[in-house]
Amino acid sequence: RLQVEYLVNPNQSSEIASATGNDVIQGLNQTPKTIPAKYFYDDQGSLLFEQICELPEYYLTRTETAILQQYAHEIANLTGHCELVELGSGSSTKTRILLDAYNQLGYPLYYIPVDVSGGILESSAKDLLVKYPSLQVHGLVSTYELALQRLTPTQLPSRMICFIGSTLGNLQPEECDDFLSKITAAMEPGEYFLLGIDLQKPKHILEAAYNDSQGVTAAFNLNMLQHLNQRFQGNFDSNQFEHQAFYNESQHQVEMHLRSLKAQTVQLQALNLTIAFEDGETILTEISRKFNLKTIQQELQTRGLKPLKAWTDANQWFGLLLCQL
Ligand code: AVJ
Repeated sequence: RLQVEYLVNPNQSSEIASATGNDVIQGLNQTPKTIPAKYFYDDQGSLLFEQICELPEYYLTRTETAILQQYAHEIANLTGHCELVELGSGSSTKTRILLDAYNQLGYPLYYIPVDVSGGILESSAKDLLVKYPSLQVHGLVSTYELALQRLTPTQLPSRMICFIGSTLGNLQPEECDDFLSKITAAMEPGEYFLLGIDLQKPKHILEAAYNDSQGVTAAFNLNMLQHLNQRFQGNFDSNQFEHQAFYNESQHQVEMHLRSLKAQTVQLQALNLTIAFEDGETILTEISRKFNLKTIQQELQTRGLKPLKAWTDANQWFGLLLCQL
């Protein structure tokens, strides 16, 4: 009942698409320097992210979980029997709420988790199989883009692509457009898209969520340098960088940076790359955009994704949107 595929990009080398590092070379040669947020998620980064989700200041996961707990049955009733594809499945903790709802309707479960971290995908898939006797899992260790290209037509009456956890917020507006086009291209008419997004709110709440008092978010941010070291034979010294996170109010986005504590030079041997940092220079490692529910609904609507229903919490801190192509 479990199949896990490690997808390789036929247009590139025999590594998974993100392993070639062209995006790292490009980002570090830019001014200001930047590294794609997906490089947070090696096995250690995925574990640190799990810890972030438990932090008192990090309201996102808790709030989205509560919305799912309250409305999963309504979602299952709206879509009927469908295959679940989840982009960025991680530990699949929130997905269990959805699986429970479909399970209770008596539907055999078919789940396609997609994640760049194979370790966490395999271990959580195995746990799920124990809990759900009817479940079949076909995991894809892959970037989202590649996985969307590889989806084959479902055998079930319908399919729902789940993109929860506000991962959409990591994409720049242009990347977001491009991503949504890839989503609709991968969907058949009548299929569903479930989107979880963090909503705009006062600065102090956001800044606390990304500067937790236990320093887990700082460790998560700095772990990206260790990941790059391992992956590309690098010599980043993570003691010579510090975590920085703030809300950019005009852009409605939290920005995470790594700030160089001195003038220094770093090598990534496998990429043939030498990078010079000035004292105080920063690398942008993540944007986390905060959305307006009405605006995003209109945007989805113009792409042919009809918003069927939107749910939120009492504070209106987080939004969950069900759309149909
Ligand atoms: C997984 C993209 C939703 O943007 O809040 C958590 C990642 N970064 N703390 C977010 C994250 C810092 C997270 N997302």
